[in-house]
Amino acid sequence: MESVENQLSHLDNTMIRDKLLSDDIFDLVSANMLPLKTLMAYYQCAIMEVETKFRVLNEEFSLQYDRNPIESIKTRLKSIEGILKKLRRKNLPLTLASIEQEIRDVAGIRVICSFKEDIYMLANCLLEQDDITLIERKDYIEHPKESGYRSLHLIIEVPIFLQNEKRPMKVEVQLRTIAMDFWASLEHKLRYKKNIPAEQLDELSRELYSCAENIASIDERMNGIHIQMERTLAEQEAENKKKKWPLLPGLS
Ligand code: 0O2
Repeated sequence: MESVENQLSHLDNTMIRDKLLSDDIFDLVSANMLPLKTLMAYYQCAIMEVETKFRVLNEEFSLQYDRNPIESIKTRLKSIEGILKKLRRKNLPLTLASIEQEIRDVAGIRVICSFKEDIYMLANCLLEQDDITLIERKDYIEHPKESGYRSLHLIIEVPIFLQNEKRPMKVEVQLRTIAMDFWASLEHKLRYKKNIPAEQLDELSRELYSCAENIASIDERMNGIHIQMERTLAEQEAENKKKKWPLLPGLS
């Protein structure tokens, strides 16, 4: 004869299955799935808007100054699992409204530049656009994190234009140099590796911090060389123009 425990467990399973697979639950899931998928699609559109803005700026610079300030652009839409975990960690209600109001990095765009000055130049160009609203600016280049992390973070709002609606969407923009990006990728890997013993973790974190300092100093020197080169080239160009088109007597 089947034990009482087995019978109870069987009963439990049947009850759970009946409840989970009931029409009511199906209705509840599908009723919430569509609005969530729609919201995620809106975030994807916002990413496209901001990415295009950066690509346009890059193109303009390429035409005007014969150089590309942007090395590469990476975009990512936070996974639904990641969003739910963040809501739970922050003790926020599991609602679409709380995702929109409280989670500001559902849409993420990372802009990688060669030189530090380009980071600030691109950020300013973006923020001057009249459809962009700055929500928050965190300068982890001027004020690096304890880990050594450096990047310029902007939380912005950008409108997306739908069939019958103009909808402002939040996007997190991270701007950093190639070297800062290289560092952040390795440090991110270290943070998410669970099996590294605490002692080794401390040692590697210290080593990474020291690399971050070296990287910052190299970035600074490279930026200096770049500025000097640009200045000399601009002066030479001005000289050449003067030689080709001498000013008429009386004009200065
Ligand atoms: P992922 O996988 O990149 O998305 P928040 O937690 O976002 O509400 P917080 O902590 O103030 O608020 O955000 P912050 O500090 O502006 O930075 C958030 C993101 O910046 C992180 O996202 C990382 O991408 C990056 N970041 C911040 N600090 C560090 C760091 O010390 N090391 C590295 N490698 N990256 C960092 P997520 O959600 O942590 O990860």
